Amino acid sequence: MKVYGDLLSGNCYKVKLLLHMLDIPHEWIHIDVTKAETHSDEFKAINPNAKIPALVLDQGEVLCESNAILNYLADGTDYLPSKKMQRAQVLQWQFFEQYSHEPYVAVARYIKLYLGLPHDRMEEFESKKIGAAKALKVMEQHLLDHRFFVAEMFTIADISLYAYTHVAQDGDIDLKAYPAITAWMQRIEAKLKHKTMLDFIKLQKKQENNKKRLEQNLTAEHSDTKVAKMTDISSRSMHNYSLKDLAGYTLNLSDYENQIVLIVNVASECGLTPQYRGLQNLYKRFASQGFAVIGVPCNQFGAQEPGSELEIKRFCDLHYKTTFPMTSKIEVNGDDQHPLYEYLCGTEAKFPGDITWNFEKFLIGKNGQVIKRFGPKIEPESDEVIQAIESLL
Ligand SMILES: N[C@@H](CCC(=O)N[C@@H](CS)C(=O)NCC(=O)O)C(=O)O
Repeated sequence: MKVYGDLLSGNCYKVKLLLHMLDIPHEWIHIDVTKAETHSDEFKAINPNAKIPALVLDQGEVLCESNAILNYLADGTDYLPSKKMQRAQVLQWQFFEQYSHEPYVAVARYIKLYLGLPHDRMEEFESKKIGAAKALKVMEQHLLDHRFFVAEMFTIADISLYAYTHVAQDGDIDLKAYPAITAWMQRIEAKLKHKTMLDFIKLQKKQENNKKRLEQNLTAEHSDTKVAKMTDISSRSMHNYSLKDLAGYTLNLSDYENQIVLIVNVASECGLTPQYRGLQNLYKRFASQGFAVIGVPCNQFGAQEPGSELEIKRFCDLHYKTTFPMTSKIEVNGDDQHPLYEYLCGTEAKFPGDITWNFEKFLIGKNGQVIKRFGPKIEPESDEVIQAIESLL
């Protein structure tokens, strides 16, 4: 069978978790919601409602709606009780999830994690958090007297509710106020075959990297950027490159044409990590004049960026409330150096030489050419950096 989905979506994660727990072989086809891939004619031929997840059986039959998929897959297994009333109770909680929980918890998370909490969605965000609190209270009350939602056993009702609850903090929803929910999540997480959303995402990234490495070995060149084939450095520009962002979506640097950009390799566990504060201040101060900071997490300096992309995002949200764009983790030096860094500091670069440590900065002009390079210890809000930015705006 095939599943069309995105692991960062709780609705899709539910399906992935059950497939994993039941050891059902399947092909997972990544659909990028942020690129409107659900609205392509090809995908709408599968689900005219233009939503993931969608399950396609080998015979071509299609099933949509995450909870319907769970019911189909769990039929005849321990994850769906056989008694009439208990099956109806599973549905009761799944309808609750779709009507009273997901529209609040998932949407608050979407506004925060995907959209970066824009000012014009703030009011909606706050109202979603109120709705989320109501749903969580209902769950909390039930779990004060029950180990699981139905029949005191782990069923697909638990999977449905766990999916967005275990990542609620991505939407700034604190579960500390719900001890019974926290204990229930721990019971689920203790299950032998349990995996969090983050676990699946890490696994997927690892598989993608292995595949990429294999392709790179075969073609002996980097494949994720068109510039790799160019030899003349003077004809290159930062705008030729593309990377992935922290959520795994493509970040085309051509989107920054006509902007001034400060590219900084970052890390969460470095003595210089508080520079995030200065970087965010710079971003806030000059963004309206056409300036952006792009953070590039890298684990090559003292292994001070060990976490996954989601962990890095959470760290930045929690400690520095950063809103500037960040790429996925890359290598900035060495054999696996990303081509962007070959452009920034390779032998033919304007300021050649390996990156020395976390928080080295490159100031890029409106045409995508490197203007200045600042060492890690130069504070983002130092006169030097501010004057250089102002001279370009
Ligand atoms: N009730 C549906 C909701 C599915 C849903 O909202 N999917 C989102 C991702 S979580 C989606 O496909 N959004 C794309 C869009 O609306 O354009 C389910 O449970 O499967």
